[in-house]
Amino acid sequence: MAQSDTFTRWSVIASGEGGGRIASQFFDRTENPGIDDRILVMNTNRADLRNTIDRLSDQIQSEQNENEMMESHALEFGSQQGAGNFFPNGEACAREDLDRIVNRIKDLSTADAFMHVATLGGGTGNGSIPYAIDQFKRGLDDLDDEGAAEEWMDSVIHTAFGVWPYYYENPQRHFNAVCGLSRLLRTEDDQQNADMVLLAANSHLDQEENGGSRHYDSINDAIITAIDLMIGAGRETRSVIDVKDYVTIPSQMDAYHFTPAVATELNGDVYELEYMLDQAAENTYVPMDIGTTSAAYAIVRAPEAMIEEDVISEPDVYGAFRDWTGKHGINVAGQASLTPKRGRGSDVDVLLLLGGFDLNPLLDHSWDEFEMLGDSLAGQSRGDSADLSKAELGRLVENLEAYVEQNAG
Ligand SMILES: Nc1nc2c(ncn2[C@@H]2O[C@H](COP(=O)(O)OP(=O)(O)OP(=O)(O)O)[C@@H](O)[C@H]2O)c(=O)[nH]1
Ligand SMILES: [Mg+2]
Repeated sequence: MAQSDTFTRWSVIASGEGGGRIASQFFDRTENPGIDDRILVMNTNRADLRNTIDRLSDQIQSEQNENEMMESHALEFGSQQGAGNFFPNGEACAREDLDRIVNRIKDLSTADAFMHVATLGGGTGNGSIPYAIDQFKRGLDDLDDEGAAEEWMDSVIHTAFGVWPYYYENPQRHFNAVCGLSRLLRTEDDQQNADMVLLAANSHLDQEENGGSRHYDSINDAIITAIDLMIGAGRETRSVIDVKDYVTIPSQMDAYHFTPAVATELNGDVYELEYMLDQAAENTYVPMDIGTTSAAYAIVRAPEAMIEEDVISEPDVYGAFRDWTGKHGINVAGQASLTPKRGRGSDVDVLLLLGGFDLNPLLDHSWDEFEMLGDSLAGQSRGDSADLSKAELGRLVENLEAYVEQNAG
């Protein structure tokens, strides 16, 4: 078997405008080890979808023209042309077209793990992604056509990347985000939904807080860098950490939300590893207290030549990680890994995946905004196809509160 067959095969599945923009940045690169071109961008709105694909084909030198890209990597779903920034509409659209969504995912060819991507402030991605994950994990029982699922789909691991709205965005965005996080984490009957939920907050990654699409580009770059490091750790023969390692123990602990913390291009000839881990820890993707972390993975990526010449070794990385967790008083489930990148030089990249931390610093403001709106949105029907009952909303709140409380320490 060729070595590449032994690596985890990922598919990236994005829904909504922001999710689509993030996923489309994968096309903008010469290679995506682990993903190749298994990328699907979905939206309820054809014009938005077209924009994403148009920008893409301008950027990349692809043999595929725009129409072919639309055919192979894009899917319009639902009959509503948009979700009106109300997540139950996004969910209703996905329910309506679940069979088409599943068929398109199947067309990407088999995968071992999905990386689902959505912004949590919107209605389309945030409404559809948690629903789609739940459906996959239930064996797609909403589908009329039972033949639609294939065997490999049963064992796929579902990781999700959710983007928190800017602090200053309107209450409706924060309402969506609170509900979206609840639904990514928990099913309606309070079981685990996604196997791993990764979070990034726009305000935290964009200190200038101006919004606008220029800033999205740099935030989205940071998100792609984290995903890249995470996937890369499962691809080399040294101390491999693979997606099963990321999800198994945190799920057992009911502590499966994570944030990346990243530092790149650190001079590995000059800096100690422990210092590099500290640098990464200073750049978490959401506001959090490191001391509340209960699961952590460290991925150190260094040039091949540095590893061969023993400038940096696996025992160094394990030792530094142990010292680092000790220093922060974190008693964590975790693992460290050294992964090579091509070439010489001395640039080292570090990813910490920090999990099970106290979510309150991220949620505080959003809960306030949520409470302003919660009751006014429940019991109402907006748009033609979906509504949100008080009981449903109550469950979302209870499920999230219980999860957060348990992880608050
Ligand atoms: N990081 C990042 N955030 C984005 C991007 N685009 C939009 N957002 C954020 O996402 C939220 C809006 O969600 P959209 O992605 O536009 O919504 P949607 O999924 O298309 O759903 P609709 O509400 O139905 O349009 C806001 O909180 C924005 O700040 C992006 O490219 N990157
Ligand atoms: Mg949209």
